[in-house]
Amino acid sequence: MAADIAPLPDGAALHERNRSFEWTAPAGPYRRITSAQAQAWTEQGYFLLEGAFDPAELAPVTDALDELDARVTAFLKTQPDGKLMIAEDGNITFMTHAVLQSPTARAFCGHEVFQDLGHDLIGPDVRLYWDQGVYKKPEKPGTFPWHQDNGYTYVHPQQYLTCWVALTDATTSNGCPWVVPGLHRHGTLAHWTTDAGFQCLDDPEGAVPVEAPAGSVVVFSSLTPHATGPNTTEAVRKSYIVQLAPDGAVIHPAQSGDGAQVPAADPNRQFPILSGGRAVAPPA
Ligand SMILES: O=C(O)CCC(=O)C(=O)O
Repeated sequence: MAADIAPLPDGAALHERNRSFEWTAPAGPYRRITSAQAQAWTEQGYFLLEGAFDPAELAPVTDALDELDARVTAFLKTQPDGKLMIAEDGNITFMTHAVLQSPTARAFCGHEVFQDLGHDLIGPDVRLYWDQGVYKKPEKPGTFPWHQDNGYTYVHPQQYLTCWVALTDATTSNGCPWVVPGLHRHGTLAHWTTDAGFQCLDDPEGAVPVEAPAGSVVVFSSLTPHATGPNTTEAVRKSYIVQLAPDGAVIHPAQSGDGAQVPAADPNRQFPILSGGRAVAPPA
């Protein structure tokens, strides 16, 4: 491990599948990001892309996710304590795979911003890997624990891209993302389970909040440890998470044992975004 890579904090360990990770730095030329942002991606594991979307572009996405949130919330209210797995009425809702239900979400995932970020940070052949709305509610303010996105489902290659799109202003008061810069360079960490989600770090030193005005994107690696704080305001904090992976990426479902791999290429929700560097329209 090179000397300039932040050491693993006490109590953190590598994921059992992560044995020889090497970070791939983007080479440029870039379509959307600056050289400083490319450097931040490599050195810090994140950057804020401000002003990526205007309000008129976000409004239909928010409307679509509001509708899905209403359905998710109605369902959670039928569950014991309003909870199902890590979702909880009044605390946090997940509108997973919105692209399967909403043509608006599908079209948004094909936006030029994501094509450009995919080109700049992943390569010429890129698929949507995952998408979900995440709403943090004020009634039961809760913390979403420190994790890496590759700690939930182990994807190979480990290094893919999370675009955390702020649909409303995200601040330290309402649950903006926090990140620990530098630790992405170790690859995937071991995670343990908690009631609120998988966790890889406990109260890490050097964590920084990334406040994100509506329309901006917190761009971070699948390997960047991040968490969100409680929403202590009176309004819902809304985000849409769009994750992009290189075409050919495979997932290792935890239950399938060693060697079992599934291509991350479901045509309905993991459709191509870029092919040979050229834009591919999402399914209508
Ligand atoms: O948006 C949030 O509050 C947390 C979501 C998150 O970190 C995730 O889904 O990986």
